[in-house]
Amino acid sequence: MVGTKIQSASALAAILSFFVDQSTAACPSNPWFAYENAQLTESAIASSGNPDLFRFGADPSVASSSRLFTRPQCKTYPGDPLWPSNTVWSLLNVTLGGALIKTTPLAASCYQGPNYNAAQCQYVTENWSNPRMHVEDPTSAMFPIFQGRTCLPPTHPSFQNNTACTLGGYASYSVAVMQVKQIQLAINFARLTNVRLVVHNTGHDFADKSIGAGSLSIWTHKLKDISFLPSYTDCRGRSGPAFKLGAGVETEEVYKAAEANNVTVVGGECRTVGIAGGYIAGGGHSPMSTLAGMGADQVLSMDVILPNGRFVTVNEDCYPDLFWALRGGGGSTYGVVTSVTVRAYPQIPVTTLSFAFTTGPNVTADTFFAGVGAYFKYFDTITQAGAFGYWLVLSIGPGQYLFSMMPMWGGNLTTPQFTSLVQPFLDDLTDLGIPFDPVFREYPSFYQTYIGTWPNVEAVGGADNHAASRLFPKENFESGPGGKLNETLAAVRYVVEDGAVIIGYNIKAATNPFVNQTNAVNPAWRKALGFFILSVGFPPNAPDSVIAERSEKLTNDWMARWRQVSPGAGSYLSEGDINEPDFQQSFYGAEFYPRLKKLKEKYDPTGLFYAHKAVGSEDWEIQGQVPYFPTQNGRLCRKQT
Ligand SMILES: Cc1cc2nc3c(=O)[nH]c(=O)nc-3n(C[C@H](O)[C@H](O)[C@H](O)COP(=O)(O)OP(=O)(O)OC[C@H]3O[C@@H](n4cnc5c(N)ncnc54)[C@H](O)[C@@H]3O)c2cc1C
Ligand SMILES: *[C@@H]1O[C@H](CO)[C@@H](O)[C@H](O)[C@H]1NC(C)=O
Ligand SMILES: *[C@@H]1O[C@H](CO)[C@@H](O)[C@H](O)[C@H]1NC(C)=O
Ligand SMILES: *[C@@H]1O[C@H](CO)[C@@H](O)[C@H](O)[C@H]1NC(C)=O
Ligand SMILES: *[C@@H]1O[C@H](CO)[C@@H](O)[C@H](O)[C@H]1NC(C)=O
Ligand SMILES: *[C@@H]1O[C@H](CO)[C@@H](O)[C@H](O)[C@H]1NC(C)=O
Ligand SMILES: *[C@@H]1O[C@H](CO)[C@@H](O)[C@H](O)[C@H]1NC(C)=O
Ligand SMILES: *[C@@H]1O[C@H](CO)[C@@H](O)[C@H](O)[C@H]1NC(C)=O
Ligand SMILES: CC(=O)N[C@H]1CO[C@H](CO)[C@@H](O)[C@@H]1O
Repeated sequence: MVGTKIQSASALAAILSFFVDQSTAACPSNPWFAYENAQLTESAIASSGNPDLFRFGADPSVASSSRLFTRPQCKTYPGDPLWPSNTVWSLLNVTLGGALIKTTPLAASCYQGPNYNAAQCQYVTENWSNPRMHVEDPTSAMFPIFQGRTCLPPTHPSFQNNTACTLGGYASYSVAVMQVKQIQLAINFARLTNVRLVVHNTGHDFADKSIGAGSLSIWTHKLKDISFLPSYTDCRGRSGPAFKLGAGVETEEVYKAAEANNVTVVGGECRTVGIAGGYIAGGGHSPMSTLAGMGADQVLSMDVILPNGRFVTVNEDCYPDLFWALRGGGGSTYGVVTSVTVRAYPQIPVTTLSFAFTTGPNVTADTFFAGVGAYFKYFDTITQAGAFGYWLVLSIGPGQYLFSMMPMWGGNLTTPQFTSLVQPFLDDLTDLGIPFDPVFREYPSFYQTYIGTWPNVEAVGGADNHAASRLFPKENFESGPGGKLNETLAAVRYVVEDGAVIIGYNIKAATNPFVNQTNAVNPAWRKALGFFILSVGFPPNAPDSVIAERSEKLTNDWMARWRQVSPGAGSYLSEGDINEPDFQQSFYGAEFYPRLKKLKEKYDPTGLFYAHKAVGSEDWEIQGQVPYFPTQNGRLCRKQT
């Protein structure tokens, strides 16, 4: 059975009835990808040479309280007596068909030792800020400050004088998965050996949630299948075009496939983010959100491997509780998603607007911020019309500031429609005496807009800043009674004057009858009109104490002011502060968190999956951390109660 395509519906039903509890045995499945047909069987476990390393866990329908688990205080760490021996790792490798990789940091070629290689080092140094290089590597992630700043390219301008090359917070071993079976084996092995498990797709998470010291990493990057379904009917009879996407598919790859089929899919700006991985799991914002909703809203069905190792289909009828949680409740929490099926839409024209303004001879700081406020006043009107804005505010010298619209994006609007929408705002800027030079462009499709607007990959890999974010609701942009426009503007101005960089989005998640939007996306997204990312900088090679001090300021001064003007609102878990206070409320919503936590206990009772500030992570800690500068580099233990 393993490795062969499942041909008949009855064979499929037989497998399903074997794998899942009867309440969901009737779940229809999309045709699986070839790599999903290669599933782990009891007979394969029996003939593995050591079944005790690979057996399945208990069924989630068995109440947790009636199950007996050993709950070791800490995950087994390299050097511990219980850390698997080389023989055991070799056995795992053989069972995986040779897919096990002993990890090496990308820049190990720059350091004396067995990996030294001057040409490779030069390549790594030159390409360090290119996400594509990190995505192609089984070990690397894009935010080096959270792996412990070890083994960075020493001649890179940002990392001069780096002298150490240890594994730091990177995983110990990685499985380059090409089959569902391999993921099941890795999950069962980690659960039964108590080795920390991480799920690693592209490594874009702002807090490096895809790595972890002393872990076994499931690297989903090679699961690249894309299948266009011109007419896909979901559980409730909604019909239309859709895509089934493998776990390793990147944004740009989906956009290209959509363009080739004359449709549009919902995805973010960054070319290399994994759509089926952290993006959908976290909620997923998009220039399309103001027309079609969040990325997570687009999901029609998912195929998932649970913490007990079982492979299941999840949709409105099958595991509806997980269907809710996996769409917005965060990655690396309830299992490994192997593929998602998402809704697609007809192609749309898009008109964009770009411009910038700064302080100058005729523009005081007060006038500059009045210009920013003029924009905020139109946030509601602009998103009501389906448009979206992506912009930047920062200080460019003492008392000098820059605002850049890069760009505003009028989805499904022609140039005349879009121009008349934004003209009142542009008139306000003119009335304030702010000079600017608006550039309108019209494109025939989402993809054409995308490559025309953001022609380059976004730079990553820096170790000189740290970000937090806030989802501001409508009242923050209203100037009438009950409105908080002035307070919001003051809180924005305070941080910019104090050296912050803000990347802002004017975005509203649309209500969309063509999909199921009853999911775990942070309720703060549903109310938001503004999503602002705030980052604090620090010098290259800053000591831990300086990073901790700057990070503390970000959390307890800058963000505190933003929280104060938006009480009860939230933050985006995929682009969030590693130190976010009361993260359960902020990243997940006070009304959703208890349900998410209960599902965590139901499906992952042994705590196999962990990620920083993921659901259930409050029960765990990584040892030996500097306050306000936590990393993934340390032993993962249950908190002492
Ligand atoms: C430059 C840049 C631009 C960005 N732009 C946007 C944007 O426009 N819109 C937006 O919404 N977000 C954006 N993000 C944030 C991005 O969506 C998140 O970082 C997202 O989590 C990345 O997912 P990934 O799978 O690519 O990355 P990873 O870092 O590999 O994974 C992120 C998390 O998801 C888990 N995970 C990954 N795959 C799976 C899987 N198959 N099953 C279970 N868990 C999994 C990982 O364990 C980890 O916890 C951006 C980030 C960066 C760095
Ligand atoms: C796993 O096996 C493959 C193929 O034999 C080999 O190339 C690889 O180095 C092995 N991995 C480890 C960690 O030993
Ligand atoms: C690197 O070390 C040299 C010599 O000690 C020092 O002058 C320089 O400032 C250091 N660079 C950084 C970025 O720390
Ligand atoms: C997409 O639309 C164009 C123009 O309408 C048409 O020529 C082309 O055949 C279409 N392609 C597909 C894959 O439907
Ligand atoms: C969305 O799916 C859930 C089950 O997952 C279901 O209870 C709910 O009725 C669905 N909502 C809509 C609008 O279809
Ligand atoms: C500033 O305003 C004066 C008077 O209106 C005008 O002559 C000058 O060109 C303006 N300078 C800039 C940089 O816009
Ligand atoms: C775009 O606008 C057309 C009509 O103007 C409408 O039928 C279509 O649904 C819109 N598309 C989206 C994705 O909103
Ligand atoms: C908000 O600020 C503007 C400009 O400074 C001012 O005219 C207005 O009165 C303020 N509104 C409130 C409600 O304080
Ligand atoms: C993958 C990638 O971006 N490679 C680049 C690495 O750096 C060299 C030299 O700058 C470029 O030529 C490659 O294209």
